[in-house]
Amino acid sequence: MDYTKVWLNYRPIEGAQGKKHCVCTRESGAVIDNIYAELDTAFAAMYGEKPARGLTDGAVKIDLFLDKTMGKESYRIEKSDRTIDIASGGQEGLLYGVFELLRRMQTGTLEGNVRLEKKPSNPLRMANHWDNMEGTIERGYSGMSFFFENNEVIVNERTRDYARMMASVGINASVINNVNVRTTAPWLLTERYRAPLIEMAKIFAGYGIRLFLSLNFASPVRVGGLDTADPCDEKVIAWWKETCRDLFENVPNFGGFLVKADSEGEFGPFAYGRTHADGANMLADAVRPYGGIIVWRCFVYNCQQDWRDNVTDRACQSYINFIGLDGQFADNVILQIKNGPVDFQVREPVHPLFGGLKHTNMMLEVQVAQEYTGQQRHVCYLLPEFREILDFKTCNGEKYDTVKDLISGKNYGYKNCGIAAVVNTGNDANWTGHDLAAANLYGFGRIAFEDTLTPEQIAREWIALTYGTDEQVMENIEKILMMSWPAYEKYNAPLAIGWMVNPSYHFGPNVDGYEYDRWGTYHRISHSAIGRDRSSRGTGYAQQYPEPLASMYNEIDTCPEELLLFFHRVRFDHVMKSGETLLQHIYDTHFEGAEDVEKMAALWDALEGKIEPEAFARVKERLAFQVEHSKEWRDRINTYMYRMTEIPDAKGRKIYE
Ligand code: GCW
Repeated sequence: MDYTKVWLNYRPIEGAQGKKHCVCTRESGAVIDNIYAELDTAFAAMYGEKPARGLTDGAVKIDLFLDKTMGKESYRIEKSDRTIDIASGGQEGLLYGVFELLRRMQTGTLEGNVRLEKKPSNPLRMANHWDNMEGTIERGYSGMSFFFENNEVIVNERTRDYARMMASVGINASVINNVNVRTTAPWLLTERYRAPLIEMAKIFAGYGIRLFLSLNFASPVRVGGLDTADPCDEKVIAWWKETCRDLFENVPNFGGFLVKADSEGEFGPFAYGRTHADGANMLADAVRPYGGIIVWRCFVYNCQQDWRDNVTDRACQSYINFIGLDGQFADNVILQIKNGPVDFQVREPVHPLFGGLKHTNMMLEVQVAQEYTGQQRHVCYLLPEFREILDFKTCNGEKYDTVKDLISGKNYGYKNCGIAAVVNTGNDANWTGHDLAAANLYGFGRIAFEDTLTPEQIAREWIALTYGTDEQVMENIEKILMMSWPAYEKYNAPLAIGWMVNPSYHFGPNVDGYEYDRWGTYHRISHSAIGRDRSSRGTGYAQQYPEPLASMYNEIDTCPEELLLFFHRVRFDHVMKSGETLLQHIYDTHFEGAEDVEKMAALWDALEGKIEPEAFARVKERLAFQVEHSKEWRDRINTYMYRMTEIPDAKGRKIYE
């Protein structure tokens, strides 16, 4: 094996060597085989002995059984002196229960008698991979794809380890190809790739994961040989029905499709004067007989903007495109909405569609791949951000009005809903480029399954599983993780204005990188002010929220400061709550952010000797880079502001001229 075990890095438990266990169950099948395999691997490492099969004298008995009163993915663990019962309504739940058991054994959190019961918060917990058929990964920062290479589908040992890893944190759906469905990817629907897809889907099914594909809306033309892809055309409808029948009948546990349409150049129903609902519902009909799902993305906007146009606002567009369609989508369509209205910046307001849509299945899309948050060369632990998004009160007048209530089905009772993440895996030996970026993948799965977990809890679990439970290791890494998103935000583009990155690859500071480009993301800095007015006096974006949010965002004085420059054009001499001017605040946070990274690097250095040397060195190297690169961010932004305003730092620190 030429890759790491990430958090499935089972290690000996002190004082428990030789402890005997046995596993009893009447269940059988692929999931159960995988449970046995996991228990074997884990117990061999933790106790020095694999568990016996069947009741064995003198061994702690692990009893796995179905309890049909429970949900298929729910589980109950009851541990007493000599027995551990794991019950669930389905084998998937038993698998999740076993992973929780192992997690607790490994981290020493299964002491005494224990009784716990878990039910996943979100029905769908989905990984979106932006892997291309040639083997590259769009916004991938951890090597090449392990799903595709040279236009072939790859199935090997790593496919299984991938599925284990995802199942261990409760992911139950995986879209293996990029939402931009280009080159040979449209052919994934066809016979051409059928055999390896079946093999992959079987492996996934053994871990409770449904395989999904991204589709190209023009497929009837691209691969079907038709002269149209109009969703209302009979031939097109028939073609999709037949294509879906063929896929669902042959690929085990196939889940359905993820669709990016009429967005950033991807083909869609607009070409025929049809709506998103026409397109999505036609596909929904085709997959319905098989229990299939259509996940339709809301990331739709005019990406051919002219910077001179100060009326069109990208932030407004996704809402404008979809709000009028509320109630028109079939019940097996889910709208997948990015967390913010623009595009995964380090800070954005929560997308107004969450509060706006009331009769539509919704799914939240977050980005674990660090496209705008340091591309896995910076540590940026995103769970504090995810926590805030999930807890955001949409104020939509519903009984349960937070994002987590709306996407989990708690408010509307929806079954087709949940949470998806663009994930950060690749074929690098450590899976995620930066070793510490694995915490984001782990954390995404954990919070999707249990949406009340705190970022600190998740961090501690992940650290204990990955590096062991040494108190200093736990403490220092937790500090690094918890400091990292705030630090990144401090040295990045200020106060949610976003986008001060190099165009196209999105890495590194470039204040004017997108200023005159076609993507609709402008800061409009002058010598006296910065930002775009998105209030009712400007583009009106703030009015997409219900009250009291609309009024709160609408005024500089009541707008939360961390979002100030998202909503407003503000003078540099505006006095912030701290008493400092906006300009001084920008200088201060940029100095602070870079200093925070130095502290993070020192916290890591203090762990030398406590962490396996190669893993230690890998993170050390990346942190050293982050120390330098955060200074580059600091200096570029501070210098830019200084040159514009010619107002020096009140504290006399070095700002380059
Ligand atoms: O974040 C942006 C990325 C694109 C991506 C797009 C999307 C897959 O820069 O690379 O395309 O969003 O979410 O569709």
